[in-house]
Amino acid sequence: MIRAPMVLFALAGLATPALAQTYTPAEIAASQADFAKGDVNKDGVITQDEVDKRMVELAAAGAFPDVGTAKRMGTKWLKANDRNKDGKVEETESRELFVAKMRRQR
Ligand SMILES: [Ca+2]
Ligand SMILES: [Ca+2]
Repeated sequence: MIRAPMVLFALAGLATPALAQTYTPAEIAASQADFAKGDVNKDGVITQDEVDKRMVELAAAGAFPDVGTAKRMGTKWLKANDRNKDGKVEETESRELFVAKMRRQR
């Protein structure tokens, strides 16, 4: 079985309250590493286009039953993490849900 990336597991953290958070250096490093996998052109933001490409790859790898499901999950991720609603996700925006999920898995 192919493991879905951590960034998708962060979807389960939607109910996390938007409070000021502090993170350990290890948590920040893990969030940045996961983010970098989705930020294909390395401009510091993940766009809808990049999310779609990543999800198509993951669907092809068997992580999702089909491309449509994968893309819907990707769009859900983007909406959940785009805190300032500019249509793209920065690492600092995705960090909260990512780390919340990491902590639950400990
Ligand atoms: Ca990018
Ligand atoms: Ca944003």
